[in-house]
Amino acid sequence: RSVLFRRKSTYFITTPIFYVNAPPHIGHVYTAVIADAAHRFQMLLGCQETVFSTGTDEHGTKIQEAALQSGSPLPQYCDHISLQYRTLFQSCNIDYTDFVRTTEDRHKSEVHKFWNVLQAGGHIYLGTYSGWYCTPDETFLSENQLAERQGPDGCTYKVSAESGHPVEWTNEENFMFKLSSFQDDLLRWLQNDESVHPAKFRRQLIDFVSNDDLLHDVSVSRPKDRVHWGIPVPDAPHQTIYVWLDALVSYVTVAQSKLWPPDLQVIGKDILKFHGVYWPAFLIAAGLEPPRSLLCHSHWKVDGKKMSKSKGNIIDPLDCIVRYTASGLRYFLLREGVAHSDGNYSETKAIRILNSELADSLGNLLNRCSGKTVNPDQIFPKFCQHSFSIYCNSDEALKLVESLSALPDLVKDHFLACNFYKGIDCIVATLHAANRFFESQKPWELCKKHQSPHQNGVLHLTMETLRVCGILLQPIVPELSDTLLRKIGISKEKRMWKDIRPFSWEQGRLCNVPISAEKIMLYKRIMVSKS
Ligand code: ME8
Repeated sequence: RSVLFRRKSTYFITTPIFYVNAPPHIGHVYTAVIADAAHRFQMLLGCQETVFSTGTDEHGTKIQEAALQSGSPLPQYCDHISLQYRTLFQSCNIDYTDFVRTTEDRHKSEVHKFWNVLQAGGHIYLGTYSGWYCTPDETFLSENQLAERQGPDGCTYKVSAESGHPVEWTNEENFMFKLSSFQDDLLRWLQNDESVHPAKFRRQLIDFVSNDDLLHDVSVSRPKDRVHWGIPVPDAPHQTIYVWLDALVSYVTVAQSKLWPPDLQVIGKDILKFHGVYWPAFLIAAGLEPPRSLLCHSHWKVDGKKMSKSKGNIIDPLDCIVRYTASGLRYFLLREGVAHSDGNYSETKAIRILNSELADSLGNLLNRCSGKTVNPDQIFPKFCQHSFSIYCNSDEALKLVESLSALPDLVKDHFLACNFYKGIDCIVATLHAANRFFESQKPWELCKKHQSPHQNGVLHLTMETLRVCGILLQPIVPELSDTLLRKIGISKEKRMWKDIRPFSWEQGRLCNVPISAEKIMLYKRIMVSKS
């Protein structure tokens, strides 16, 4: 069962498919924004055949119970929440190319095909499952994954040690997948540094997979009388396919064979075991390559606490969009989110960052060099080596030139590793250097009726900074970057990686491009409410 690596020219990236048991919150948007930024960055680099999939996971007990509580029939209930995801993602400029729902026919037939391949390969057998099942997490747990908790009635309950959700004793006839026979294959996949990022999560998986007490065979079906809302097992319709097998196969549903394997699968740490153990084992058993790379991110908390309905501390992304705009929300999540440790969501922090970086550093720099006083000809002045060497040789200028010249490659490394916060940090540092340079040159004092070579030198260097930063920010804040680049006269065809190199304009190629007359406020400062 050796895994052969093929070269391919396509790029395939996924988010998890999200449960429709509740409306989306900021954590779901975070995952989608990471995947969207990574996908947009590939396109910026020039990759033409890309697929970016997301979707909704609509089967299982959890959804059955949520629909029952909502009072709507199951199909309508699923339609309703699935649509909320789609609309929200559109408002956040998450430019997915496929949205898959597990209730779609194309998916059901793919699941049947996948099941039949596993069965034909002898990887599935009929067994009796006795053990603890955690419905909110849709997972089986062994004794050492449990903890005890006292309920409000004073009785002691067993719960999942990891999530704190209650478990129930289950004893039933199920189809089982021979997970335990994939230990060597899994370890081989995990030995590759690229398989899981950050490294701490790869180490956790290696520990799990190496532990014979944890790597049990896994039940992959449920009796239909208990879980009716799901895909029936082929030739055994009294059994329903386990929701995680069903959900994972959704990645196969969207991929055409030339796309396989996924290049990057973005997930949260709560579903690491499913993607880092079950998923590669299912794939290897089905004769498919496991994903090239999983990016596992940590969680957003609120005031240091897990977000949950019962705590009433769920952050609604729609409220954030109203308050900060979609660009503001995307920027904050990618600026502050760090994959290897949990982030703390705070409105005060979001406002401080957005005001200081988007409104001040970026917005003010644009206003300064596009205003009529400093830029009476309303142009992006051409690069002139002569004026450059005479006027732009101050300390501030040299620092800016150095920072701007190194910026694209630095950002590329960070964005490719999905360390968006590090890439943004470099961009902000360059913007600060540009603001310091601009202030030191006092171009408003140089202003006469027509722009002098000195003034043009200052404007060129500042606008060149805006051009390069604008191109680099496209994956992070696509809408805002578009406004910025449009304002400084950079046409849509000139916003790719091949165009980015600073100061590479040959004389005359960028010949005093007129800037747009459009009056804009790139990012409006957010007022802090007084309560
Ligand atoms: O697990 N911070 O769906 P789900 C950051 N259907 N990200 C968070 C988060 C938080 N506080 N809370 C959730 C499922 N997420 C399955 C997946 S895939 C084949 C099936 C994000 O609706 C994060 O990506 O519970 C997490 O893994 C995912 O939402 C779980 O979404």
